[in-house]
Amino acid sequence: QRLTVNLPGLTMKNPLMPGSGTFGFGDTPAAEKMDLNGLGALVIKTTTPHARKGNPQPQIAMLKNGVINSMGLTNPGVDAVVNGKLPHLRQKYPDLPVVGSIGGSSVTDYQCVAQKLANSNMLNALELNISCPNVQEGGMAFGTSPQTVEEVTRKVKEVTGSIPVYVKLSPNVTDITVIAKAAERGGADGLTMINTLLGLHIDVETRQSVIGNGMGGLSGAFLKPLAVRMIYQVAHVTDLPIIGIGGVETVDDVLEMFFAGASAVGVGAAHFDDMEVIPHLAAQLEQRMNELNIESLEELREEVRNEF
Ligand code: RRO
Repeated sequence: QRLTVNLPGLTMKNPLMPGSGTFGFGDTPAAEKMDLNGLGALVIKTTTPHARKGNPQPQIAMLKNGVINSMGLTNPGVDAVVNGKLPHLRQKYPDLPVVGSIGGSSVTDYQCVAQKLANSNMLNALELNISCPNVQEGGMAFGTSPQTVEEVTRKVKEVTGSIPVYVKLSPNVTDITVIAKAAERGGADGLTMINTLLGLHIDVETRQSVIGNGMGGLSGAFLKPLAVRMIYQVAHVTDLPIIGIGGVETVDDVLEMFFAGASAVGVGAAHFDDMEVIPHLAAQLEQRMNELNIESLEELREEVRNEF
């Protein structure tokens, strides 16, 4: 009960959700073995107007301190998602809050995907992914200029009706507060932050990148201080709810996100060590809150708000 979180469109039994891509459309081998009802919400893989095979293999590699990926927005395209993946997911999990994720390489693309996902009536909220670092056309380019962030957010809001839209922000910017404010002006209902940080890991034996595409998005534990800093900054300039994501592994990491100003928490790379990390963290959260004299998670966001 104390773990319940209410966000626009999402009533979650615990504040934890996977990062987009972690469980595909709820149909990955790991997801098939689990009961996804242990998640506060499920965020599905970013979806584009047409199917995408993704970038050259290998698309992902483990680093000493985290993960680098250049999946390249692999997905079956929005029609296959709406007509196949989502009905299947909904049949299996009628009560699970599900968040769709909108991708594209033009404003028209984003609007097309947003409208089809919204009209499916099978999603509780949408994420607007303007921060994929792994595609040439669009992706992160949309999320790094305040003008385009505002425009694409506004255009997506025009076609999504009453379904809340969380804008997923890129850490590959100098001032995240400028981008967050642009999303707010465009009509965002919330923010998800942060996506992966663009990086490169070269193997000295092969003298080549460890992933096929060269550069890729970094995730994992070392990213947490960056995410916490950015969430903290943004929480002080907007009232929008923030889904905090970036390097969360432990129950204290979850609470740190709340102390920074998040209202819910995403977990991505930690799934490589434990596919059930979310139910495991949820099971520990209440006891840790007691130890730290935290009455409710909402009060933590309120405390940050009072620092304005
Ligand atoms: O598919 C990807 O390459 C990908 C995406 Br869409 C994203 O938003 N973030 C990321 O690290 N990889």
